[in-house]
Amino acid sequence: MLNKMKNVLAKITGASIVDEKLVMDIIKDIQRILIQSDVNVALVKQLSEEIKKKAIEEKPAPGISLKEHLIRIIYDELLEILGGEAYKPRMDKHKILLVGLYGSGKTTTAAKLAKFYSKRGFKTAMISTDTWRPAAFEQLKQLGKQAKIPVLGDMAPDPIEILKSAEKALKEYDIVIVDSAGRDNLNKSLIEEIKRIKEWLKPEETYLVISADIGQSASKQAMELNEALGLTGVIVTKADSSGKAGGALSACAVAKVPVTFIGTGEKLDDLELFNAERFISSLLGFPDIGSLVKKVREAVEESEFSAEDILKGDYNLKTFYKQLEATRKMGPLKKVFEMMGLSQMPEELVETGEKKLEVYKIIMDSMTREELEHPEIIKASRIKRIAKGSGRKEEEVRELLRQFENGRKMIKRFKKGKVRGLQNMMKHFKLPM
Ligand SMILES: Nc1nc2c(ncn2[C@@H]2O[C@H](COP(=O)(O)OP(=O)(O)OP(=O)(O)O)[C@@H](O)[C@H]2O)c(=O)[nH]1
Ligand SMILES: [Mg+2]
Repeated sequence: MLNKMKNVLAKITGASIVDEKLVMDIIKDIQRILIQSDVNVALVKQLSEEIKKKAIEEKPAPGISLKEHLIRIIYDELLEILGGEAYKPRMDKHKILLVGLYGSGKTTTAAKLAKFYSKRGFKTAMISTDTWRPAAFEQLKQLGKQAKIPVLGDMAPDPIEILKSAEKALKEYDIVIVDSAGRDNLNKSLIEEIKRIKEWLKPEETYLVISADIGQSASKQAMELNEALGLTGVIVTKADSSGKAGGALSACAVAKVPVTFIGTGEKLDDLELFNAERFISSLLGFPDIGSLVKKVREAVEESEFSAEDILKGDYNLKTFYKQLEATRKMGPLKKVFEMMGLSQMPEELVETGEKKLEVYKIIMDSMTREELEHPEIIKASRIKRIAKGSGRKEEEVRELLRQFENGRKMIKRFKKGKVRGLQNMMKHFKLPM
């Protein structure tokens, strides 16, 4: 879905006029993409009706072009369907119960959540109440070891017995995450068991863990369990490995159970707070538009950084330096580029700190104009001279040149693949391009 959606915005920004035909065209594209990625058909219809109505009826605000208007409408409508603001988990002492079908990712998610809270300074523990799978206890113990989170409770034939064995210890923790056994369907025995656990534990949060592969059936599951047990939210796992995440996420919106976290991989750090805005931005082809634009804007305001120099003109040591300076202000560069959908940033370039920049500036001050503009002419003898002149080591000069080369390679990739999107984005947000 993500890749296919990318062309939609390009179509809008590339069009010379926005008329009813374009609106209809765009709507058809969006419909096709959403349906292909398993989003509920009724929902898609409702969405396209809204977009059509608003695009044709509503006049854009002064200073807003028709194109911007159309993009905003699409964005807002998608946002409404997927549930608005980013999820804000409670940040006080509480107990979390995880429920769900076999293999949906409960146990893994328990450990991910535990790590999430422990990283934020909460004293966190986990308990397994899975008496169905003999290996379940051991699995959680292993994960606990990995995440450095204690696992409470003694193995027993009944979930309540396990909980009771942890009763005393439980009180010492800020966050207690309770894993439960899965079933292959939402049968009575699962519901009964969870009811008993809930009654005893009185968790503040009960999250249904759903794998993204199940797509639209997420809706049925969430609704049924919500009715039977009262859920406070859904966690969608395997959003990384399934093309159906859009289906599962929109299905939860239909079921009116909020998506709280999403699992994006097998590792314990692969857990994100669900953020509908970010999800839609990537759907529309510009991952994380909001934060990216903000960061780019701030950086542009604060420095001489000119995206134009970097993307259109020559890329040399002078532009490299400006880029380093600007990106330092943007915060971790890697994040910024990831938000643009470019994840292969050279680590070295990312980690260039303030100190390094100082050193680079001193080294560059010892270069001739020609060298700054055509760094490829800098060979061994020039390196020697520059090092001497700047009072730095030859190795440092080489390092600077190496980083420059990495940066140049990245820009090349950027020009090849993403530059159109970037330019459009810059234009769209009235950034100097
Ligand atoms: N790619 C990916 N794999 C995941 C994610 N979450 C869990 N998994 C994998 O899914 C498989 C099942 O995960 P578990 O955590 O054991 O699932 P469970 O719900 O506890 O399973 P049962 O206890 O048997 O019901 C494991 O191989 C996990 O590594 C995710 O977000 N992304
Ligand atoms: Mg499990």
